[in-house]
Amino acid sequence: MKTRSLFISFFVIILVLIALPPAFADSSSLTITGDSVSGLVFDDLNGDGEYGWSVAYGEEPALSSVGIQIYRDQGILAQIDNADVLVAQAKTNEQGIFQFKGLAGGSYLVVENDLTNFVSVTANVIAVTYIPEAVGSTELQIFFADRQVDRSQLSKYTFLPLVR
Ligand SMILES: [Ca+2]
Ligand SMILES: [Ca+2]
Repeated sequence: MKTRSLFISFFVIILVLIALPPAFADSSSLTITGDSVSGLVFDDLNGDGEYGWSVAYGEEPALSSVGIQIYRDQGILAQIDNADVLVAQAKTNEQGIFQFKGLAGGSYLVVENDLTNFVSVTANVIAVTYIPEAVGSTELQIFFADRQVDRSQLSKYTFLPLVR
């Protein structure tokens, strides 16, 4: 009898887990309003996925010359597939920043190519719904966090999140 109720409890928990939407479903999907789609690629020293600052290390370093592509998202949305059309490509500048201007409104995928010796902390593909507006945004919208493969772990340092 006890085994049976345990089994039922287990079954109910599994059902609830299946029914719950994954909490991260929307984390790599953004709506961007402004005159461009822009972002930053940075070396995520403490590997927490957040662009941060610490007393010991200052701001987490920007990564320049990182290849970024923007695709018109067609076919299966929020996923790279054969129906997607490459619209433009760029490399991050000295400040680790990339920017795409002159886009029509719609659904896009922004794709980052990790530098050699770096691994991704956050996803390399970001789904963007772009709404064009004449006024530019002063804020960076997309953050790609990467981390050097062979760097010693710095997670013991707390980095305060920076948003700019
Ligand atoms: Ca960080
Ligand atoms: Ca990456």
